[in-house]
Amino acid sequence: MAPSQKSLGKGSPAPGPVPKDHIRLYSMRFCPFAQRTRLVLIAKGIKHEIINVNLKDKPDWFLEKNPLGLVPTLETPSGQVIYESPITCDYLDEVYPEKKLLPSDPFERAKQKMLLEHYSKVTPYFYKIPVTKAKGEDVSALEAELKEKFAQFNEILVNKKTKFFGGDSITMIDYMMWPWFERLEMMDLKHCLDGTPQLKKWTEHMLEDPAVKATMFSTDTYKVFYKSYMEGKPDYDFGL
Ligand code: GSH
Repeated sequence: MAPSQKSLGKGSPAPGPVPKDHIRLYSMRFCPFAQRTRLVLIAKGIKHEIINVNLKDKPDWFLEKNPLGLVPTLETPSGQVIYESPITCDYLDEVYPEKKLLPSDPFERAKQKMLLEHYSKVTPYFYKIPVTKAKGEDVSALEAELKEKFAQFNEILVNKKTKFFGGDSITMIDYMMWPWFERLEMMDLKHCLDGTPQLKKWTEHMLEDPAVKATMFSTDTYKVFYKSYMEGKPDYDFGL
């Protein structure tokens, strides 16, 4: 039987060994970083189990596995532990040969990693803007900066003339970028895509992907979770 999806907090019994032929993901249902790993697990058809962690009240056994106390964290049947979302995803792509998501060409692979570095300058806006808004402050300057970043990514697609960032099929970089786009509507930031039609089209192509469909929540669900998060009482088990 699959373990309960309910998040485990401090004092919960440590989970037993990872079943043979499976990999375990310590996750949080609404975490965009952990969603990266879930996307890769599903896209590659990797047998896995998920244990959700209460990040407000972390179990000691979780902190022993990952001293940073962050999800996503992977654990193998032999007890190897891997954390940090890009590292977990690269690990899965290296270990499981089905449907390679990273290009085999070293330069193409390097380009994806460079793009991911650029993208890591975008994700902070998805925290800064809602927090600034919650304080009742003006976010127009921050939104303008975000639109400028989106324009750079739009330009890449315009020049490449492909549906996705690595070509005409989905590759790793698309999955690495996706989780925050799924949350744009919840953050009232969907209008920031209005001036970047190729990037908007990319989001439409992404929405057709089976792994994206399998991992996504509705905007209404995100809204409920996000409200609880902003109030300092994240409802990790909302909807279960
Ligand atoms: N750099 C990490 C990665 O890419 O995996 C970031 C992961 C991260 O921030 N995860 C959040 C977390 O575990 C949940 S969305 N937070 C717990 C904490 O900050 O204590």
